[in-house]
Amino acid sequence: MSSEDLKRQAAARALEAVSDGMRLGLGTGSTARHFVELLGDRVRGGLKVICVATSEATQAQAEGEGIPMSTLDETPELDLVVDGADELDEQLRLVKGGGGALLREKIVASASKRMIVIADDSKKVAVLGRFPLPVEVNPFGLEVTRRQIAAAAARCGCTGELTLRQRDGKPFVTDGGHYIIDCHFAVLPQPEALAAALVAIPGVVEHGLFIGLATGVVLAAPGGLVELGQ
Ligand code: ABF
Repeated sequence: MSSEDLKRQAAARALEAVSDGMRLGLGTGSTARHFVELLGDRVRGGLKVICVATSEATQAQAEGEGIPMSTLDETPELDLVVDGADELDEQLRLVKGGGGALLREKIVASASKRMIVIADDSKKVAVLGRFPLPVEVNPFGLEVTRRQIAAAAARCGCTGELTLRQRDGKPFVTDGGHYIIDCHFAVLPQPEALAAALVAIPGVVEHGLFIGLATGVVLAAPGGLVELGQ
C-alpha cells in the first residue's frame, strides 16, 4: 500500500466521525487533502456541514469540491477539526507547520471541541524533533528574533541550525504575511518548556508545537489503522 493509500485510509476513517450539521475545521497538507476530497463526495451525497479552512490552499480546494465554507468570525465554535501533522508522539503532542499553515491551523484547532490528526504511521515518533520545528516570525527584526529563538531553545536543551524557509530563492511568506524559521534541533527534550519560551519572544508569531490540542489520532500503517484518543 502506498503512502498516499495510507493517508487516504486515515482520512476515510476520520470522516466517519463527521455527522450532519457539524461545524468542521479543514486541515492543510497532503493527508488533509484526501479528507477534503472524501468530504466533498459526502457533501454531494447530501451531508450537511459548514467548514472553516486552515489555509488559502484548503479554502480553494474545499470551494472546488462544493463544500459550504464559513469563517471563524461567522463560526467561532467548531465541533471537529481534521488535520495532518509532521510528527506526533504518544502523548498526542504534535509538530506541525511543514506546509507553512501552522498559525491558522492552531487558531482553528483552538476553536474546536475535538481535533483528529490523520497521518501515515511514519509520523509517529518516540521523541519529537526529528522534523525541524517551524517557528512563524514577524519579518521585522528577523536576526534579533532568530538569536532570541536560539538562546531560548538552548535554555530548553535544544541546539541546532535555524534556517529561514525559502521558496523560489526568496523567503517563504505565510498566508499571514510572516516568515518561517525552521529549527533543526533533532530532539525536543522539553516540548512544553520550549513552547512557552518561544511564545515569550516578541518577534515570534507562533510555533509548530501543538500541545493539548489533538484529542485523537488516526494512523494508517500497512498492517491497518491505529487510533489513539478520540
Ligand atoms: C499540515 O499538515 C502541516 O501542519 C503539516 O506540515 C502537514 C503534514 O502534511 P502531510 O499530511 O502532507 O504529511 O497540517
